[in-house]
Amino acid sequence: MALLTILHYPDPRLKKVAKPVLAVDDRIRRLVRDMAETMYEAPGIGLAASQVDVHEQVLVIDLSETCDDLRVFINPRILEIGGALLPHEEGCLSVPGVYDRVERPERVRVAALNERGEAFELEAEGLLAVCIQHEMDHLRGRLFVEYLSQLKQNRIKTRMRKLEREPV
Ligand code: K1U
Ligand code: ZN
Repeated sequence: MALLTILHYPDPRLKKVAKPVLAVDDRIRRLVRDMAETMYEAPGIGLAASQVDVHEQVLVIDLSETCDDLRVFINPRILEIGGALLPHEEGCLSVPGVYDRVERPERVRVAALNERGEAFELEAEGLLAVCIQHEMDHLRGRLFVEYLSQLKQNRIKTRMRKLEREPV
């Protein structure tokens, strides 16, 4: 297994749109294992392949405190999105140290493949729904900070550029 390098905002590679996975093979299973290890080490509760500069539709999520409930989504598609728009505090491993409130629909139904290439569907609400939408945004080249005001985005960009020059 290997730890992967997470790209940091405003790296332009985070804006790339991920392509569908053509075959769930050993290369993809290794990517999933490495992404999971990278997410647990960060630590985080989700990671999209785009964040490690692999522009294919793969994401991992684990909301458990014991790091033993890994969910793998390959080629995820939103089937239904609904409920009220609810605010939730979000963070992002590509924007370290920044947390802010984003409003998203409270429920999503998704279809995806797992690491064995088997199709499944899942209905999610609460933090899982937030996390799925956040990670699927990454695959579309979109970051949660883009939901914030232009003023906040400019401040975050300045802070990130300073951090890259003078790491703590
Ligand atoms: O996509 C990412 O960069 C991962 C991100 C996922 C996420 C968090 C909160 C709301 C929506 C999506 C993170 O994991 S940020 C870190 C974080 O939330 C966390 C870290 C350690 C323990 C618990 C949470
Ligand atoms: Zn993120």
